[in-house]
Amino acid sequence: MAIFPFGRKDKPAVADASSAAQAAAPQGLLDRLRAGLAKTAQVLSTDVRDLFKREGRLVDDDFLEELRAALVRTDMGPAAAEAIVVDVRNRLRARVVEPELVVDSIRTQLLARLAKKSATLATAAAGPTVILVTGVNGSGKTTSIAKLANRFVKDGKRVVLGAGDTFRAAAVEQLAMWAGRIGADIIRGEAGSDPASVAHRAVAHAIDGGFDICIIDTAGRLQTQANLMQELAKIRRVIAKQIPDAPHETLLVIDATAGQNALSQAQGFQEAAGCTGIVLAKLDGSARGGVIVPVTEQFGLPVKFVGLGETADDLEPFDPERFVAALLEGALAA
Ligand SMILES: Nc1nc2c(ncn2[C@@H]2O[C@H](COP(=O)(O)OP(=O)(O)O)[C@@H](O)[C@H]2O)c(=O)[nH]1
Ligand SMILES: [Mg+2]
Repeated sequence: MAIFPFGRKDKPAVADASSAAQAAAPQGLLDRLRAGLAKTAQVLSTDVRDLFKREGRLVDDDFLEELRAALVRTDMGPAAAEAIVVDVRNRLRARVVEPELVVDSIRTQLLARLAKKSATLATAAAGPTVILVTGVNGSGKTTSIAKLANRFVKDGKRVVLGAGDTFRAAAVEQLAMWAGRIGADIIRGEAGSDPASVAHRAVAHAIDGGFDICIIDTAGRLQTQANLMQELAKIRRVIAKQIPDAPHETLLVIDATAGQNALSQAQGFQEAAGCTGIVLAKLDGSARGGVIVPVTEQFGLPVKFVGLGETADDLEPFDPERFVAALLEGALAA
């Protein structure tokens, strides 16, 4: 049964037939990714099939412009769309081709853009690995922390969470609820207390208790809010005093449904907050999953995880091959 926590009571527990199917059977990794990317894949495959509706479709200028428009609709950005169009033009111009050849081009170009960086999570050589999680309001930080913690716990690791979003009592309760459900410890402070002191206590708890993982939540902020960016720097300094190479990861959570706006809001974060990787949340809610391409390129940071739903299991390490396969498999179906 799908779970929609936190004010999502308006939603039916099982939203539609596909999530019912999801709930019925334990999913393989590709199945989960497929389900999460279904909206984007459907739009793309409909568009690509439409290109070939006319019998004996010739790759001419009209074809190439229609292809470009279809690609841009996935939010992959003009540069990636252009690279694909150029590749198709160079290889297939003035030929009558099968859809497979065009899909091959899309696959090759997307992989070339997505597969550049290693996406493994850095861990501490000894002692607890500390992960700091940041991003704008509502991007999916707290939920992503719960999902990450869940992965670690299922992997046999001992996890402590630091409720560093002390702005709102509800944010602390949200994390505490997840901690209880998942089986992680939580360190919390008074509402309005200094998040750096919560972070300090969480890391101390992790060291003293021999925990494997410590994940610190933070309040949503914009790169333009100098005081809040300084607060983040203070959290980092405090953590680094306890464990010199910590935080081992600083993850920037980005909302895949928020489009270009989200990207520009998060712009600058990577330097100001010392981010080391991206979690692209809410891919399942978007028909524009192609946004992962500009996210990778604009931030110069690897996408380490993708969020594919609202339950603790809906997080996957980003794997370009699997991602592109899930995106394109529908494009060739009849
Ligand atoms: N569909 C979907 N919803 C998500 C995902 N991640 C987070 N959410 C929802 O987005 C909303 C905001 O998430 P939250 O973690 O509280 O964001 P925060 O303010 O950055 O901590 C909540 O309703 C979450 O359930 C995801 O991967 N998919
Ligand atoms: Mg939060």
